[in-house]
Amino acid sequence: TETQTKSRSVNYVGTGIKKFPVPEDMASWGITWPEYKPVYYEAPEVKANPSWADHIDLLELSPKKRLNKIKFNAYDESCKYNRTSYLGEYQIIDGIPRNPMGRTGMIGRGLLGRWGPNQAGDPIVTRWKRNANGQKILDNGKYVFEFIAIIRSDNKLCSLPGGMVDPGQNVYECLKAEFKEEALGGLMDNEEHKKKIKDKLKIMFEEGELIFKGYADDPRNTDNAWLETLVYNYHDNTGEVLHPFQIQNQGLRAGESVDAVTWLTARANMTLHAAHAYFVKLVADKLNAAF
Ligand code: RP5
Ligand code: MG
Ligand code: MG
Repeated sequence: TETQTKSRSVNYVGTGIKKFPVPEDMASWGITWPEYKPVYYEAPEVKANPSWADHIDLLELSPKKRLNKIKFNAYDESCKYNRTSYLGEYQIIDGIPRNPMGRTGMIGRGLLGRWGPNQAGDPIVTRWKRNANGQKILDNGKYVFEFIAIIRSDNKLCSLPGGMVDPGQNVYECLKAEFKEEALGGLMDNEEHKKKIKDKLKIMFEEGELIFKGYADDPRNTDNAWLETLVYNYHDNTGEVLHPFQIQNQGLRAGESVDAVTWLTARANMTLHAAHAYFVKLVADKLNAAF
């Protein structure tokens, strides 16, 4: 199972901020820990009230004023955002949501826009790795597979082409939109490509399978804001469906916030952004593939 490893990292990603160190055995809220002094942080870009964030800093208000400001554990009609958690009902302490997976060393939203769950979607698009003759490659009696990975501009890590659910969007729309933006970004300016892509995406998302939905161990998580994701796999068994996207490696093109796109061989020892290596492992298990 996934742990809070990245959520508890002391250096808060991309900011130079040091969080209060939380050893693994102190993470649970069930353990009384009077010395716990989490660091407060809300990034300037969150404070600037962009469309993807809640326009309120709950910690600046008195506990009384905070109450019922945001509709937690429900669909929030006022901003068309789903604030329910895949983990069930999360606790609200003095009007502030509490990370159901335990302490992180930071309060406030950090780099995240929403108080409570921040919903994301992660598409894992896979195919069998083949040699120059088109034959599948075996490793210890199991076939090797590849998935579409991006290199993120923010932390330069390999990652799934996933992203956050926008207001009014459902998670399946988000999956499709993120895959288009991040993996096929550069292709979308051409009408002929657009039509082809639309047809392929339709097949991919009708035939894909749910891999995981739940907490995402992301380094941006705090005690009051955390990522949750729905992971969806489309496996192109014949390699034919995605074929037009591979002409001389021109098929995949980086979108915004993405430095590069590529087919990456799935391996147990690879380093990926957030909990993505765990999600790819789940796909390896499902495909009974080499990993
Ligand atoms: C990860 O962050 C999720 O699994 C998802 O891939 C991603 C969403 O954040 P952005 O890509 O929008 O930064 O934890
Ligand atoms: Mg993204
Ligand atoms: Mg999005």
